[in-house]
Amino acid sequence: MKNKDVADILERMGTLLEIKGEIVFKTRAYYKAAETIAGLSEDIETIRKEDRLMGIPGIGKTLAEKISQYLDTGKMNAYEELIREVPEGLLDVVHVPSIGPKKAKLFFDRLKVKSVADLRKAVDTGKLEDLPGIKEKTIDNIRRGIKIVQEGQERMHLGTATEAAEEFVAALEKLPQVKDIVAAGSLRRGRETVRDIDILVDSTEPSKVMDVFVHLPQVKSINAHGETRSSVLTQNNVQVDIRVVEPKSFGAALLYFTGSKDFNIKLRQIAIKKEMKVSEYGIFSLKGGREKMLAGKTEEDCFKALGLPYIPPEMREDFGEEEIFGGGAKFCAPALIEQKDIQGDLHVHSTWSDGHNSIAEMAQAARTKGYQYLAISDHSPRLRVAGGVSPEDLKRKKKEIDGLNAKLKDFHILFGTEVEIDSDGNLDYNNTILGEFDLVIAAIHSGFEQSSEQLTKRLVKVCQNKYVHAIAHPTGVHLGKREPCHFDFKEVCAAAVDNNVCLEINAFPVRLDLNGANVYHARKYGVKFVIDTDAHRADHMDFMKFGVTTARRGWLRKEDVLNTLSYNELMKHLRK
Ligand code: DGT
Ligand code: CA
Repeated sequence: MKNKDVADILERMGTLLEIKGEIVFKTRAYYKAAETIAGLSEDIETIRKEDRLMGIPGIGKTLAEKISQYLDTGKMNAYEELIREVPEGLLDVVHVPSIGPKKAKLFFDRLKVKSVADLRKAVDTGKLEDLPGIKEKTIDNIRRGIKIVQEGQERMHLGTATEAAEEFVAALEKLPQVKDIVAAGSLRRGRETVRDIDILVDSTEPSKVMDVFVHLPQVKSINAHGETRSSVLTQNNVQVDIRVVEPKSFGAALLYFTGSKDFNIKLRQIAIKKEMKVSEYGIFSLKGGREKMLAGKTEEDCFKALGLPYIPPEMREDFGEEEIFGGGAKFCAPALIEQKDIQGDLHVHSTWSDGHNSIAEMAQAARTKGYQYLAISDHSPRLRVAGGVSPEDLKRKKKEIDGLNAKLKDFHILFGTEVEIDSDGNLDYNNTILGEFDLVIAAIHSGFEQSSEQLTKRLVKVCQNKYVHAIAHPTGVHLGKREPCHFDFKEVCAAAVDNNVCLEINAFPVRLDLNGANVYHARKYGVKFVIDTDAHRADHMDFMKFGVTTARRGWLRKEDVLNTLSYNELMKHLRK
């Protein structure tokens, strides 16, 4: 499907036109079209073949022609013309946090900045200081922004990594030579960001596996092509390493290449104390000066040989080490939450704010997932860019939900909101309105730059609001775009516990907020959680798996998470 490519080029057109200074009406048309096409379930090439492009909402004759040309030739003349005027490198500049189209244009016009590298040079040589409207604080923000972008380029988010790994695994697992195949490394541990993908294959015929691997269509270039290990770069510049090991060592290799590095070091220390050795080939006894293989076939065998309980991959991080290896009583791994425990999603959007699907469509998708309930938690009016729901419209929205609920059997739509928290910690709806909702999730979307004291005060005040059930994406992190904001985490957790407010694990892959380490600590302070996708389209509800992984990284069990409750239990809890 070329849908994503078409959406990408339209999105880039919109941004370049915005930098050029085109009217909002025109740039919006490109953004809208890009979003719509990205969300289509039907193949755009089929639509084009059947001459139905203009049947897509927001696509008129001119856009349809441009899309057809792109599908036929792989190029769009309008785009090619545009990048002669506005260099493509500005697309990266514009996405540096705190820059945007206006500043990108200013830097280009005045300083000939055409890329992020140019921008960094301009910052380092003090060239920005003389420009109108550029204060010292702005330059500090740009410097930080460049750093975040660089980190974002070095590490992809879990969603991208999962997708890339699944493609390779799907292509290779079909081979008769492949007995087992697993993507190990930070991806298997569910880390929020991943540098490269480490695939492990159980096979006795490595050369065939290597051959197929390096010639897969998604491979752009080959870094190494060996007998049992190879490394490639994909079309999307993701590095994928592969190793083939023999069946008798597959478990040991999986353990080793899953990491983390710190976790491996701990295992090695334990082994030394017991006159044993751990390597990627197995667990060996060294007693009496003779090396004897004790385990290696499965990970379970390896843990057992070391005298340890099985530790799930998500828990193999340094922040849990003390508990696992700290000595004292033998460690017992908690029964971690699983995706099947989730009974509903409590934070999704509909067309009432900035979502792409109607309430009915979202509910249908949630039912198909086997959920018992879904809370439609649209934005409140203060978040204008997201078309927050006005108090008058809330009445109509409620009516629509009541109407749908009357018709639905064994499924419940909750009347929810993602209400804005203002800079003083007040909410965007008054108490009368807040009292009408089944579920109130409070969220910060602005004022991240406040001091830690201010932010802490703000969040504590929100917890103390008796209408609030949860705080959405608490740190505001946007991977590759915005750092988490700083507040007194312990104090906010304490306020959440005291007031029976949950903290959200937002499963949207660019957020994953709270992250695994945050969850680990918050759980120790007694916090309860909700795991939500923040879906803006029906298919975004598939992100739940990333939220569950993050919860497992924080050692959560089913009972730590509100949306594992049945509908009746949940409603009892919400009517606090
Ligand atoms: P990443 O790729 O930065 O997101 O993180 P990982 O954990 O996937 O790290 P990577 O790809 O460098 O290595 C994969 C695993 O291999 C790692 O989690 C543990 C193991 N490993 C790699 N290098 C070493 C090492 O020098 N010592 C030990 N003990 N283990 C290592
Ligand atoms: Ca890796």
